[in-house]
Amino acid sequence: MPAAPSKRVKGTQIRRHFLIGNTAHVLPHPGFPDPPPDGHTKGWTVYVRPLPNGPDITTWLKKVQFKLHHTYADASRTIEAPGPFEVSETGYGEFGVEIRLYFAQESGEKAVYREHYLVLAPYGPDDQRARQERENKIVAERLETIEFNEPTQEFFKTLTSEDQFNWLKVKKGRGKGKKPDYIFEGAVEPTAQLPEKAMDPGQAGAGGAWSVQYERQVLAQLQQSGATLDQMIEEEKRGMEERRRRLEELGVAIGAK
Ligand code: SLL
Repeated sequence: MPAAPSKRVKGTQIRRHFLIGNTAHVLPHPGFPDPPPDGHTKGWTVYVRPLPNGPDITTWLKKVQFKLHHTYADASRTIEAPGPFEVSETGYGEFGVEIRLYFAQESGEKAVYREHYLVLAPYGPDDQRARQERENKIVAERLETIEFNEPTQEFFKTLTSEDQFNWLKVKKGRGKGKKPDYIFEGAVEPTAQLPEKAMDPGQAGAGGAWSVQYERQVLAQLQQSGATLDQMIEEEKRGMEERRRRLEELGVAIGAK
């Protein structure tokens, strides 16, 4: 019998960023059946991935269910940790993939739902579209955020552990009963095919606001220490308190007229 979830850490939220998206290619393309099934013109992969420099998502993400269009024989595809959390298929049309994220047992959290609408055709500014055609590669991904509100003590421990960065590091040293050291050997390049700047949300084919520019911002943000964040929160709280006081004063002044 699973242990009852431990107590929750009050007043604490832990947030994680990750990517949901798809790649797509005109068939034939390496890695996809050749010849493709009748009428199938595109090969694609839908995925849930960590940020290039972010913490390991399998710390909190244990299972992903992708539900494809009903025209697929086995529409429900479930991938367990360690993943990769992705499904590759061939087909002819775009549709919304229903995605369910299942969390670590000790989190006590229910599964959450996301959707990703497949993008199979070139989109965005002319130069981006030209590149997508030239490379026969579409990437449509967006930044997602999950917030764990008042995590259980056990889950808090995994979410704050240094181990979740080990996948970015090189294992150094070995030995009997001796834990290896993990060395961080520098930043990973931003994702290859992101647009330089975010597109307008209204623009056709805009997979969301994810871009090289935004990726850099998020990576920089992730590198800030908890102390800096705490300080910002404190400042914000003081600012809010100040604004509240001023509003109150204003309210009193108006009331007094
Ligand atoms: C469209 N409304 O017509 C969408 C439907 C259907 C997607 C997309 C092939 C599945 C199979 C496939 O691409 N289905 O034959 O296994 O654009």
